[in-house]
Amino acid sequence: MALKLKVSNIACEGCADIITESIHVMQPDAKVDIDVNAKTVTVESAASEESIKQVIVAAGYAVEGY
Ligand SMILES: [Cu+2]
Repeated sequence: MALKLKVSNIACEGCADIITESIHVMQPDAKVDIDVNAKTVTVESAASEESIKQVIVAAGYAVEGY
């Protein structure tokens, strides 16, 4: 199932890389698609929504509504 999250403090491709890397540390086969302009992170993986949100927050980003 694809999870789409709004991450309001994504500012550039560097932020996108950090978030992608962080998710891949937890779940190496996750499919991560980040739209820097829309500030959205779409994740397809076996990981729970909760754990993905936690990883993004731990990387220093803010998940809207979390
Ligand atoms: Cu950045």
